Amino acid sequence: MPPQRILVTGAAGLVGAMLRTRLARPDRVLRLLDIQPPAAAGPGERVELRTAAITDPEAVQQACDGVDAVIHLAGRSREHTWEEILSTNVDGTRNLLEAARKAGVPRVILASSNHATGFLPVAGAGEAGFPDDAPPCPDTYYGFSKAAMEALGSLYHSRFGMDVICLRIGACTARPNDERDLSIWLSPDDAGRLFEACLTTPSPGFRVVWGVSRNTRRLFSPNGAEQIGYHPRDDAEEHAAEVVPNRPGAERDYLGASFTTLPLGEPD
Ligand code: 15L
Repeated sequence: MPPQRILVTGAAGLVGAMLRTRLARPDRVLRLLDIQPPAAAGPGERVELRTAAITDPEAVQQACDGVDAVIHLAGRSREHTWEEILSTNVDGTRNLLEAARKAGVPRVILASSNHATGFLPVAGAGEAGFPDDAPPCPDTYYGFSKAAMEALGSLYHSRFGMDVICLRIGACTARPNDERDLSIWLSPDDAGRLFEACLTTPSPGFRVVWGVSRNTRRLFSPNGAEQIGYHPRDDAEEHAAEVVPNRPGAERDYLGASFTTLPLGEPD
């Protein structure tokens, strides 16, 4: 059996670095693509390193060759100018999906964000939590690009039968930083579990799933996670004593918090 080959775009970023060790398997090769050169392979590490922009059609096409699944993390991770968001996040995602289609890659996992639905009122989460497929209500151009990413994923599923899972990730950091993170944290180990579930769940079709840990203060339905076999274990509450208060103001009324009041299109 040839090893499974997974392309990870944006592999040198924060989440990419977390997944690099956590998705390593003896029968798996991780092909790591980033605009910044990914760190050199460690001893015995089964990785292939590629340095290119996500908007480079030829390089991304080559990166998709012989791949069983793609984890797409590349792109701006915060607010930026309209032009930059359109180019890197929207065109970059289309470039990736198009290359995956041409290469016959059957499954793509897209890193969306809670900011695709940043204007969900926190008070509306209720007992059941926000549903995984809550309609987009982005809070920034960045959030818009994540909603556009989800829509592109839906298009490529409907047209070409590609399995596409969009993960609406909360705050994926080593530890929760502020009070808000106690609701939306995705721990590094749970991120590993989440992406592994996305790689292994049979025939997911197109779906949108919240990417969070099993936080006591969670605002999200666990249904989508359960359906793909993601069983989070970490709880931000264990770090509650260490977090700093939220930034002052009314931002906490909405899921996207401070993103809902950032000046639109100003690099954050
Ligand atoms: C995101 O989507 C960002 O990529 C990340 O930098 C955090 O800001 C996170 O959301 C968040 O909501 O805290």
